[in-house]
Amino acid sequence: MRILCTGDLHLGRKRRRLNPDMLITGDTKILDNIVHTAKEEQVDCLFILGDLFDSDDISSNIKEICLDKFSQLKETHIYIFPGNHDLGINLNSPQITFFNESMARKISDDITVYAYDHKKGLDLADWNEDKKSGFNIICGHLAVRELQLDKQRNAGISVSTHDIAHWKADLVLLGHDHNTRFLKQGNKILATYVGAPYNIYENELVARGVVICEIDKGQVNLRFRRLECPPEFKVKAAHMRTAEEINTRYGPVTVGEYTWKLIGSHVVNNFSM
Ligand SMILES: [Mn+2]
Repeated sequence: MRILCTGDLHLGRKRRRLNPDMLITGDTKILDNIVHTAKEEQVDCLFILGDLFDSDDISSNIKEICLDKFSQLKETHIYIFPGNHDLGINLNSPQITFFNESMARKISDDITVYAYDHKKGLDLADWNEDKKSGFNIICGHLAVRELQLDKQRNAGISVSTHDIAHWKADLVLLGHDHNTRFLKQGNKILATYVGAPYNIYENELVARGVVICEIDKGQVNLRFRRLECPPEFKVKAAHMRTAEEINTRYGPVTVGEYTWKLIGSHVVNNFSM
């Protein structure tokens, strides 16, 4: 089973200096690139870990473009998890499964996906009862407390690193943090923030892309694949970050025996204050 994991596309997001037509073109290119990568990687499924759209009342135009692009992936089923930006959204297609609440779905004979719902969380009683066999993935659009610089902001959708470890899932896939991060215990990867597919800022501090997840006979292999944002859709960052801010934001975070590590972090050489 091969899965392309992405999230936080925030389609329809308005950006300074880009007119609405350019926005649609930019969003279309993002989708094209993901569809192209999914074809090239010959994935069985596409997972979108929330915030596919920037808001619930997105234009029907963008939804149609989305459906059209996804329909080019004929053999690929698409699983969409809601994010804090697009909780109420739906796309009507037999090719797409929406995880609108905490629910479980078998995606193959031996792989089950459990959604962590913002409001209800994960029903741990059911989870423990169910997870006796096969490969179990928990997916959610969540903030991890120890990674939050602003603790209040994401209070409603947050879990702790220990929560994640104690779920004892075979794999946890997360959206919300726009940078790809792996949660490791020793050499074992417990969870992944799949990250947004592009860094839209001109002065890039991290590489972004998609995560290709391969599950074979209970073994999981995760691979980061970088995607480039076309230069015409880049925007200027609101402010330059200090070296200290960069370190706090992008450096590894250790919680007991667990470490969150950013993938593809590259502080630009000519960065200066
Ligand atoms: Mn989010």
